[in-house]
Amino acid sequence: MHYFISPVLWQFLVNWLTHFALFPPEASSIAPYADALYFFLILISLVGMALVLALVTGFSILYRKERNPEATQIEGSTLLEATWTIIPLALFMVCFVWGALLYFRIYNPPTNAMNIYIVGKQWMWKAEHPGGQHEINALHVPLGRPVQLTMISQDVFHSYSIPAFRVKREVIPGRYTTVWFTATQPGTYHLFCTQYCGTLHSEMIGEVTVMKPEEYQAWTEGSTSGMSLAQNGERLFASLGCNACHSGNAGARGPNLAESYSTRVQLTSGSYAMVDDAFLRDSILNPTMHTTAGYAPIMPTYQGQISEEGLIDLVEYIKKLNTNYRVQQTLNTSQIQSPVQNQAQSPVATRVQQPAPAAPAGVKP
Ligand code: HEC
Ligand SMILES: [Cu+2]
Repeated sequence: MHYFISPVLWQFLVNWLTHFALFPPEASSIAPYADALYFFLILISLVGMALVLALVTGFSILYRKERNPEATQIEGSTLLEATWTIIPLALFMVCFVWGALLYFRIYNPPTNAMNIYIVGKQWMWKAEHPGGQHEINALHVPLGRPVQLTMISQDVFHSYSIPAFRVKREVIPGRYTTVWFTATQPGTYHLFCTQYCGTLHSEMIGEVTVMKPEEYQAWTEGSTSGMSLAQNGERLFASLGCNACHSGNAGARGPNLAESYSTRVQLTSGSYAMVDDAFLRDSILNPTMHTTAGYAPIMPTYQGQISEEGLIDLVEYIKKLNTNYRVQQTLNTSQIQSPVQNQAQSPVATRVQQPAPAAPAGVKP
């Protein structure tokens, strides 16, 4: 057989069939559920098509001209019309409800998910792990653990897609979007940008590696940059002069940010806002967008002064300001920066006691 076609084509066909390239492996916990819906859609499409074909063929034989030379006027049948309205409607409703349930499942991460940040740009994917590991066009995740991706674009619309996990989500400039999955099979899988984003869009691809927990642990330790995102954020917080106002002490001009994440904060308008990643990012870039009740709108905007990665560091720092682990880290880093500091301080007080950095030019003290 393979003497008749080119070896390259043969190779391609064999690979295609053995790896079933038309149909990616089911490598996440959600994949079988997504596939079930997919096959259901194919099934009802096939049934619908068969029905229409059978009726068209049947009727054209049954009512052909020799048998029916004279056209007869047929008045409508309510029963028939109701039937062909209600049955498809019921089928579509099944698809709708099924799809909606699946949608909510895919886009609502469980609370115990570990978070990885993704920054998309023309034309690469950057991944940032909380421990400070950075990757380009690659993503390492542990097996069997829910992973949430918090994603943002640095330029245009992109879309982060891992077909083997059956997840994909738009990656948008100026806004965090999330998606989550639990990988169920070790291996490497394709990562694509599935939103046309310019000349080299087709090269905006990468590899997702699913590792057993202990291998993942080794990988995290092996590829750490020595500084976690939160630690980077802490430095940035100081070097940008944020702690001049957000010092945490009573007379501070800005609100205390410790323990603020995941709480509801009252705004001057009287309404409440949830302090989440998006809120933090907006507060930094666009402080007048929502002003915290009890404070004057004196915070300068940092638009154009902090990279997307820097914003992630800051968000991660403010996020972690409420965990005991973070308290420890804060103490450790502040000790490195100024060994004379008293370790018995609370995290807020520790931040207060940090040597006030020279405010960079352009930032009002
Ligand atoms: C000049 C003083 C000042 C500086 C400098 C400053 N802020 Fe603020 N910040 C404020 C004030 C005042 C508010 C409350 C009013 C408002 O929301 O605009 C605030 C609000 C915030 C909020 C929302 C607060 C909440 O209630 O949860 C965040 C987050 C924040 N700042 C982060 C930062 C970061 C990060 C920096 C450094 C990049 C920074 N701020 C620099 C004064 C400042
Ligand atoms: Cu893209």
